[in-house]
Amino acid sequence: MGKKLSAVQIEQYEREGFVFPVEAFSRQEAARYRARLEESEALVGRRIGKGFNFKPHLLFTWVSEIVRHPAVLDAVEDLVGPNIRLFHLTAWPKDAHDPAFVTWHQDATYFGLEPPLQVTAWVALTDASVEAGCMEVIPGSHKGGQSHHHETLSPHNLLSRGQTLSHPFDRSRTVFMPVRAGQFSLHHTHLVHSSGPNRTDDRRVGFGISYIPTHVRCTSRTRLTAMLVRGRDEYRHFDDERWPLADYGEDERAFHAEAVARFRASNEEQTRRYG
Ligand SMILES: O=C(O)CCC(=O)C(=O)O
Repeated sequence: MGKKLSAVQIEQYEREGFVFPVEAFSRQEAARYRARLEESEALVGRRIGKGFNFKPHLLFTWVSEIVRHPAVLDAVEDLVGPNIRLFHLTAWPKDAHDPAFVTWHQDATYFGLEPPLQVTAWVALTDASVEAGCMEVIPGSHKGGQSHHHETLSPHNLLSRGQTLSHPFDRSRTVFMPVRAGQFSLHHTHLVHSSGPNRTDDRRVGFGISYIPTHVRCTSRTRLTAMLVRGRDEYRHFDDERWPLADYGEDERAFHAEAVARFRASNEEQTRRYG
């Protein structure tokens, strides 16, 4: 038994590469966070979406609350140990009847993490049902290590580079990972997964929060930022990210722009390895 996950869930994560659903907060709290998201979008004058969906935990105080939520961190600690950095965060919005989709990929592609011990917690601000385009995964696919990807061009692919697995893979057994507002799923950095369009009348939004144990480093020459969210870091492989003190403040915007620029530069370097 871990702090949050049962022994069965921990064993399932090791065997299959994913666990869901796990409870983070109530539906009411999720609705409050969704309202904060919509207020933030009004404040910025722009909706969260492709090109504006990286690292919002550096811009908005309420997102920095979610990434430090004890229920999420307890579950992550059960999988990667007590010293944890937030390596990256991508917001994944799909509007009602949005054709947006995500091609089959592994999160590790372009991250350049060594060893590849990253776990993504996908935290739902709204219900993410099968109809709404929740994630679909290939159980056990994380055991195959890093696969080659190529870039595809589709305005509807939510992945920043449209990265897609290049070689045929076994799709005879897949599992959908529906989660309700306030719940989350966890998946391994090498787990092959995708998601389809939202066929419901409501918006579907979740945060894919990538956590790593502090001994993990990035192999890029670009030095990246990452936020220490639990425990201690004796390794110092990343520059510290600091909590936002004001929503979309001037300092917060400048820090966010720098962090995202470094992250994109690192991704660019890594495409030469896996792209
Ligand atoms: O939200 C989605 O539809 C896809 C999310 C995803 O690919 C991820 O979190 O790694």
